[in-house]
Formats: sequence, structure tokens, C-alpha cells
Amino acid sequence: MKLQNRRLSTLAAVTLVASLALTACGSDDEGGSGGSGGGDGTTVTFIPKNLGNPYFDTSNAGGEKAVDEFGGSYEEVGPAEGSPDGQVTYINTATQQGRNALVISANDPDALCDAIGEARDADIKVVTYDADTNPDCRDLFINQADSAGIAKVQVDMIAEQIGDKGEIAFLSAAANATNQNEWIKLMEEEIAANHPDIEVVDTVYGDDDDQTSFDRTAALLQSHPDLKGIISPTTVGIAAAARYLSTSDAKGKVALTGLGTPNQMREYVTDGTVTEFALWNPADLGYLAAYAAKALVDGDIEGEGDTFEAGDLGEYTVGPDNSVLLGEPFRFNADNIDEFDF
Ligand code: RAM
Repeated sequence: MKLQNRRLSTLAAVTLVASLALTACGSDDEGGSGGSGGGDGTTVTFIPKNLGNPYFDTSNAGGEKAVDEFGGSYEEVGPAEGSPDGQVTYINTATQQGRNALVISANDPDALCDAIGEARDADIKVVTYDADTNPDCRDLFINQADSAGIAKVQVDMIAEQIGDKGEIAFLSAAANATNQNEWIKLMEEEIAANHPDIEVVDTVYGDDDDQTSFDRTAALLQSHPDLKGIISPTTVGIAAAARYLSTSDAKGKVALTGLGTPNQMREYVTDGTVTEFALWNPADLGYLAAYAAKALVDGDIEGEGDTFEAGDLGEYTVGPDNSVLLGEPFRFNADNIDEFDF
């Protein structure tokens, strides 16, 4: 299993880099964290949806590791809340500073495009990762896993957990998040095509904010007394929903699955609130995005069919819509969760 071996082999390094990054930056604050590296001189700015989200702490630690490997200079900046306006400010600043490349998880498919256009006019390469903009705005998208596969694994898990029957709801991130909206659309199609006895009764938005997601979970259970399951395709949402369910009467009665990080979900798998959830390796996603940014800056890749080397992950090829695919989603459950530390 290539993915699992890769996860395990990068584990120690990622943990170390993540803890160094956290020591260096106080990740809850609006603003950013300092640079690193030197040597090759390629300057790369990571702009996550928001700061203080462990998913992005892990993915960006992977990015920093890659930038260090090729001797460039890394920085992470971004808004405290997952909003497009907050991201625009940081894109504009990076453009004024003349950074070589930006790596962005977009809070909206359109709203960042003007600012990204100005960056590209200034010869800055723009890579999206995790959540894409419209493809014509940016140079490259690093896709964590095939969207249809991400949708299917979540539908398969909820179907297994509720006996393929009953009411379910989605607890999503921001209403404009491209990645969650794409996955939800594909999950609805998969349910309509292959799960006639599952009914989607609601979609609510927790904005990738812990408290909002927690409150939306409580409201969902109140509005839908027959709810059998929740799919939360966001690491912030699933962790908040699990925390709510773990002390409520619905624990063990309403199934919860979706996309989560093992470290945030471990206690809820151990206490029986959650049976199984999925994700890819966020550290590898950031690592791949950084190497792709460098390949663009160096002129090694321009479009579909071009190949580049991504350090320990090996060779990747640019696919349709100028996107690069990381790998497959992976299921976490009580049998394997203790093998992972991110
Ligand atoms: C949250 C963010 C991110 C998404 C993961 C699964 O951390 O919404 O964009 O990819 O969940």
C-alpha cells in the first residue's frame, strides 16, 4: 500500500516540522509566520483558508519541509477566519513583495481571481491546493484526491454505518468553499444513483469554525428527530460534530462520518462516537504543492503532460485542467488510527 507506507515514512519528519512550525509562530493569530531556508532562493508563500486549523498546520508543515529541501524561503500568512476577503489582502501583500510563488487554498472560486491575476501579471506563479479557484485564474491546482473518490468513500461509509437507509444531513465548511461544494454535489449524485433508501434532508454550514459547527450540529438534531447520520466533509466540522455527539443522547444512535484528521478524531473513535472517517495525507499535499510551485518558477512545467520531481514523493505529471493528483483517500478506524500522528 503505497499511500500508507508513505504516510508512515514521513510521519516522524512531519511531526517534527509541525512542532517546530508551531513553536515558531503561535498559529491562532491573524497574520503569519516567519520564513525559513535560503540557498536556492525561491520564495514561496502559503495562504491557507484560515490559520489555526490543524489540517492546514499539517499541510503547510509539509510545504515548509519541501521548501527547506530545495533551499528556498517559506512563509505562511492568512486570515483568522475562512473568508475570501481576508485572503485577498495577503495575496496583494505577497505581490507587492515580489514573492516567486503563492500556494493558496481558496475560500471562493471567483473572489480571489482579480488579486491572483495581478500576482500573475507580476510573474508570480500561483498554485492552488486543497480548494481550487476557477481553473483559468491560477497556474496549477494540487488536488488531494479524485473528487468522485472523495465523494464515494464518504457515501460508502455512511451507508455502511446506517444500514443503507434513513435520513442524513451534510455539515459543511463555508458556503462558497469550492472543494466541499464539489464533493457534496457528487455525494448527492452518488446517493441518488446507488442508495435509494437514503434521503438527504439538510445541508448546513459551520464555516470551518469550531463553535459554529458545534451549534449547527445541535440545530440539525433538533430539526430532524429521525436523522440517522451526518456527513461532514471538513476536518473542523467533523471534530466539532463529534464533540457535540459524544456527550449527547444521540451518541451511538446518529452516525457521523466524513473527512477528519486522526489526531482530532482519535478520542471520538475510542469512545464510540465515530466508527470510521477518511482523509488523505495533508502533509504530502503541502509538500507536493511546494515542489510544484518550484517547478513552475523554474520553468520545468507549463501545462498538461509536463512532469516534475516532488522530492520523496517522486515524479508527478500535470493532468487535465492543469491539475496534479496526490493520491487516494484513506479510511481511519479503531483498527488503524493509532498508527497515525497528524
Ligand atoms: C478543512 C478544510 C479543508 C478541507 C478539509 C477536509 O480542514 O475545509 O479545505 O480539505 O477540511
